[in-house]
Amino acid sequence: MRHRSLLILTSVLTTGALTLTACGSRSDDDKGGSTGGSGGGSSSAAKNITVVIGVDAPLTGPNSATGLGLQYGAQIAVDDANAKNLVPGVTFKISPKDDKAQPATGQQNATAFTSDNTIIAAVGPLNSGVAQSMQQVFASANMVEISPANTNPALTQGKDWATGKKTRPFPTYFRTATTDANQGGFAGDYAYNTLKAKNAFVVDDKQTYGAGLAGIFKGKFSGLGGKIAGTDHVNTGDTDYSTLVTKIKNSHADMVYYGGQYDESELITKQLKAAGVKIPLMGGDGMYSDTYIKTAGAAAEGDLVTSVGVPVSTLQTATDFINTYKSKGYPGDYGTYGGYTYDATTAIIKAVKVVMDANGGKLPAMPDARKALIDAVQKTDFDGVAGHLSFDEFGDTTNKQLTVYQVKSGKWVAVKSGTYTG
Ligand code: ABU
Repeated sequence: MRHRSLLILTSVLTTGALTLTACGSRSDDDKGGSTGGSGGGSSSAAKNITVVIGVDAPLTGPNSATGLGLQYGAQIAVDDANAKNLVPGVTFKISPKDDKAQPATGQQNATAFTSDNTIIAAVGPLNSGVAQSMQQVFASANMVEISPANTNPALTQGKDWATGKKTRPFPTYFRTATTDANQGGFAGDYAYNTLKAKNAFVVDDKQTYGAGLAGIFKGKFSGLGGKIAGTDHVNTGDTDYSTLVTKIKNSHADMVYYGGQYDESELITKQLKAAGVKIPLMGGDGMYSDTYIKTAGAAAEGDLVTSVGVPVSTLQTATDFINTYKSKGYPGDYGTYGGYTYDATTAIIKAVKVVMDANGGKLPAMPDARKALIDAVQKTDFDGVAGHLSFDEFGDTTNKQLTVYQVKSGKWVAVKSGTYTG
């Protein structure tokens, strides 16, 4: 039996290729060549390296409807890369982990990813609060993470971003979703100038994303001349909003703005309308899920969200992705972050090719491969399924498109797309 070290990056003498594999596992060469996967490509390009991409998202419980879109968006990206032989000699796999939308669990997952030398980089997480607990772990391991969903500005621009003093905290962190500095402003502008709301009651869930987004909305809306009828906070997981509903009713607000996820807001709007308060509830991308409409039913009619990007269903580049997602019967919402996850995963795959090309066609030994990947991801520049993808000096996507959706006849309908210009 061959000797296996804890990290094995084995030269496969017969092919001159490299096999990245974990302690005790069989290398691709041991199995007689290809590791399988979706295969494809020319027969001369043997699949003799397996490179794994970690995926972290809420896969069960709260936020999992949108979280599953991350897992399966990444799955389709690696399947496509393998089928198209995008990186000759490499089979890509994903390793999904459930963070349950909990920062502590996310941090454990990040530690597990960085401790596993088969994993070159990670996609995720969904929640900005979870990302805060993971960023240092990835940075210490020089491992790239690309979130397709985090929108809190401080993750890329530092805690003083609002004062204009932007400092990138972690060179390993990137995202394909634009920030709430844009999303909150876009929402405030739409609420005041298009919806013609003049008196907003602002609620948040006290989380990094929800509280941040609600604050940015409030600043924009009041800056335009809107009145803040009242503010309040809820706990994630709450189900009885009767006290909040009474406060909103007594405030005579003409709209509610909610910073948080669909899990709570779908109940708030239901209880609000049941109490006879027939005003629209508006929120951000965390609310953009079909589950919101299913749960709230008729109470959702007229409610609004902003979300990142343009509707993937309108993009010709996303047709194959959507068809695959549907035909495989994957669970979860592909429309919220699925396209951005596909592109985030593809950015890592393309960066692996760049790193290998610069190293004579071989992946460097770990941990050098992870380190080299940082610069390659920073230089990402391609047209993805959800639009053009490149990163600025903060690790933010240069694609700042946003869309307002409104519930009409029981469906989310795009009512305005654009970019926020301040
Ligand atoms: N962007 C909304 C949901 C994810 C987050 O916490 O940022």
